[in-house]
Amino acid sequence: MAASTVTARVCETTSCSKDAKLQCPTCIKLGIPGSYFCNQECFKSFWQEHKKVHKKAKNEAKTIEQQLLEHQKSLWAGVRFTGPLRPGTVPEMRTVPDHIPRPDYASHPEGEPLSERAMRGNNSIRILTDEEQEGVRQACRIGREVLDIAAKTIGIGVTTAEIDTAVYDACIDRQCYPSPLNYYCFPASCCTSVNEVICHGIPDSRKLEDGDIVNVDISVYYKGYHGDLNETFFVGNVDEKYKKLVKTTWECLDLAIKEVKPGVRYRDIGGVIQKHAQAHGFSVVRSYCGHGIHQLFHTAPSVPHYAKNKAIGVMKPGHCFTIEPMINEGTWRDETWPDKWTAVTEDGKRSAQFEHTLLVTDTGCEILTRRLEKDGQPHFMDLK
Ligand code: EYF
Ligand code: CO
Ligand code: CO
Repeated sequence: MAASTVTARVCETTSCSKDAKLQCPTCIKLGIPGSYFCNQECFKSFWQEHKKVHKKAKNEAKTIEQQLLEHQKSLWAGVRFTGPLRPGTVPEMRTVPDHIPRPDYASHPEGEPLSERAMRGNNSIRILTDEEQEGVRQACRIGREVLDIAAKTIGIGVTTAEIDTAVYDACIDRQCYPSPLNYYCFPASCCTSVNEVICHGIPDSRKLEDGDIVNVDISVYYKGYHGDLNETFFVGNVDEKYKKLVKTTWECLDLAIKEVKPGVRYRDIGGVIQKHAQAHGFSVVRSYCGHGIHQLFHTAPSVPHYAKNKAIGVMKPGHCFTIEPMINEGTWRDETWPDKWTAVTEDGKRSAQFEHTLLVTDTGCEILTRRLEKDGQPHFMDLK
């Protein structure tokens, strides 16, 4: 115990009121003020109570990184995973500079999209004016640029958090708000879904491995409009059976897009997708659908990717929506990790996805998120 030269204080022990000049050495080391005792005996007798002060100070001094790690550990304790994938650490959520226009949920404490909520139960599909069509067109074009930048980062040893950083930077450079950020409190700028993750994977510290497949889903908000697209990528050498899954998923989207024109029922899209998926021995995810998109991130219509669904509505020129089939190697059934976002296959087998935002025209549709190089072919085909 260290003797203090300052004016004597009262002993900290509850039952003692003697003068105290001896200071607890641990408190000195931790920079805790006070903690004076009259003698060693009093200090020892009060130790069980006093040491709580040390614990409290140590907890407060923990770095945010340490606290995140501990939170992660408790979140995943005892979880039964469906496949081999394990979560890494999720980096701290980013903020977007104030001058960039943002959707309502960006500033809501619980990430609530109030404007979307106000439309709940309203199945009417907006016909976009020419000005609105140009708004989504621009957002989609920028979304495509961002996905192409993300594509360049993908490789063995790269973390999905690094992909997210590239996406965030590309959005900020283009004066865009990354639509997923804080949407229902989603903590990142894009979704990265690896292997058995169906969708909504959170970018984290896990490094991509040789043979993985990874979907990167980009949505951006630019000058009041959202654009949404995704592609699945190969990492290093991918087994032929997973290549076939990815190729078939791309074909499902391609075939579905060919159906889009005025007069077609939204409920008929799923039949085309399921027929092609099943012909190759794959299944179609039922829990997540394509969606209307414009000033709202998610709105009517809902576009199921499975056959014999009850989707409402008929396509008309000026409708804008996504098709984003998720196709599984095994069962179509999904479950969600305890993080409440990551959707995985129930049997742990792999899943792939592709997404485009489409604008219905008089004769068919404009693929607003199409790739401007290589005749619109997806990145995975570049490797051939
Ligand atoms: C409320 C989220 C909320 N939801 C959809 C929120 O359409 C999309 N991709 O094509 C899409 C992207 C994101 C998204 C990113 C975050 N969310 C996810 C999962 C559950 C949930 O519950
Ligand atoms: Co998307
Ligand atoms: Co979408």
